[in-house]
Amino acid sequence: MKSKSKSSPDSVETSEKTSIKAGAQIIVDTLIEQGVDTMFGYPGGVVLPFFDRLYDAPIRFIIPRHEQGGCHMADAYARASGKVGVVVATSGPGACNLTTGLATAMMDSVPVVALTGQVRTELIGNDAFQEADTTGITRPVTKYNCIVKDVKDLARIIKEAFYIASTGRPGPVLIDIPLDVQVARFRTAGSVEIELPGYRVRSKGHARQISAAAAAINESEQPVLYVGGGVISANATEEMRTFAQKAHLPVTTTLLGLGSYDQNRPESLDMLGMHGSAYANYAVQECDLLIAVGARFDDRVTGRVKDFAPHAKVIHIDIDPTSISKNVKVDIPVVGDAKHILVELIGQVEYRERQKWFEKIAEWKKKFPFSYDRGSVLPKPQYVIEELCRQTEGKAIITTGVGQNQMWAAQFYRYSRPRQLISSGGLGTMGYGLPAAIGAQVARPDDIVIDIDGDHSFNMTMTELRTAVENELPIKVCILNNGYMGMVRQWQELFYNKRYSKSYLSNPDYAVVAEALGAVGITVDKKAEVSGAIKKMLSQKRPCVVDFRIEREENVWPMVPAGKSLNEMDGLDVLESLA
Ligand SMILES: Cc1ncc(C[n+]2csc(CCOP(=O)(O)OP(=O)(O)O)c2C)c(N)n1
Ligand SMILES: [Mg+2]
Repeated sequence: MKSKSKSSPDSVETSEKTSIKAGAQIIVDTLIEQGVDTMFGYPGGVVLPFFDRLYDAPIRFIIPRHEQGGCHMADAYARASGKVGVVVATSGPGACNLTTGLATAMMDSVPVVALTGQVRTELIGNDAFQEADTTGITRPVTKYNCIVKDVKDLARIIKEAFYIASTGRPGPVLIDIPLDVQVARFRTAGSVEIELPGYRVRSKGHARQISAAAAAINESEQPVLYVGGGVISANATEEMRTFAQKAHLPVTTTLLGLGSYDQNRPESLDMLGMHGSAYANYAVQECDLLIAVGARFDDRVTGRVKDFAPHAKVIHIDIDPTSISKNVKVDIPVVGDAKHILVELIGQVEYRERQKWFEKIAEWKKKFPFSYDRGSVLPKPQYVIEELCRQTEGKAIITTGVGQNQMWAAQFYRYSRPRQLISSGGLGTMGYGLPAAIGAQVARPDDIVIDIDGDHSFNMTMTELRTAVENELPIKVCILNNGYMGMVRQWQELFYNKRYSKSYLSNPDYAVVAEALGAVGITVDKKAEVSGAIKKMLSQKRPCVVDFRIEREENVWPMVPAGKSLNEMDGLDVLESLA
């Protein structure tokens, strides 16, 4: 005899093995089965059945003030925790507002699952109220997306979404779920299996390629290890450290790779690329072997591609076969999981002194360190960041806006562990810093989370400050307020004859804005106040915003102008004079 105990209006137990559930309940149950205990999102008409099922679900739910913010929060939650970030939005405007967040996650290979509501299946294509072609709009900014047309497929498709988002080269996956699928009932019989016959993840690298790579490393006089964010997403930083130290390699990282190798170690060359260190850029241009791991030879890294690392044999270790030889011709590709491959390599590489090479690098380091005028009257942005690093002992999680602030945060904070810098690298999304700080603080409640932001980046999503206040997340925001879209102004200064066309906007009083939103607001306009303000900020239990009125026309050095090669850096004279 079937027992028909009613556990909730949307879920009916029919026997020990099967139960009849509404689609909305299936979504909640599948999320819980996937280990989701936290998610972000914003309601609307066609997701109400799902929101109703969330009412008493054991899932922490953070509501942003804009779906873009919610998507960045889920993305930063994923980057900070290593888990999949989950965001939900309604159809039409809600789904459209996710696109910037999805593109940000896509470019930086971040595992996010986005669930969107859709109008009833029979209305699709009718210009129904709040209908948008969500899968069409988001196809180019997701690793995978699909619409669920039948409730019987719902649990399997959501499970597949988590699998696709988090395996191989990670990325965002969007599942669009019409209203009628959320209310339709289906007899479920326990856990379902994923069915992805066309989706293969190669984890082990080819043994012969690994041996060829090891031989090239063992022969090399002047190698450089070039590390990207892929090493962090593969949780392979320990293996990376062992590998670099065993083979005795200088290590440079991309922006997203910062934290994969302790910058306090002597082998660290810091970041390379457009605003990377002179010593990393010179080393890459002069190396005889470039070992790229979990990096994709982005144009901000390579400068003029045809002259990138001109003397080097190139090894490229990456999970994504489509990245191989995409921008730069690779001599020894090794496709697979960085962790596996590095373990294999550790067994095959030998220690070499390479004294001359390390001496040459040490000279560049001495001649062109990252620097700035320490005698200035106004607060310098670099000083603010150095002071932040000092007072937090280099241990805070840093998020950033985009522009000069982001580059200074990369140059002047010292990162020593993975998942410590959370920044929009590939898309360069202004407005990412604040919601990212919220997502990171949710993931890492015991860490100090600081958003080093630009004034105009902050302007884009500052409404999310209230989300931090409401959820009692004690994030800190340091606005490097130069009044300008500083990076735009810098380009206009250097390449457009100082014609500062539309790169200046008036700003509100950020301390007052912060207080109005329920946070603590502090203003700093003298250099002498910087240290005390940071101390005060760090002691706050509430979210806190410090408006640093910095030197307005400060530039980021060095700079490889667009289209130039990595050794054609501007600003070296400035750095050399300050060294
Ligand atoms: C959403 C978005 N719009 C435009 C840009 C182009 N852009 C890059 S940096 C920048 C200026 C950033 O100004 P601010 O946040 O004040 O940072 P600063 O460079 O002054 O530190 C702009 C407009 C962008 N990256 N993102
Ligand atoms: Mg600015």
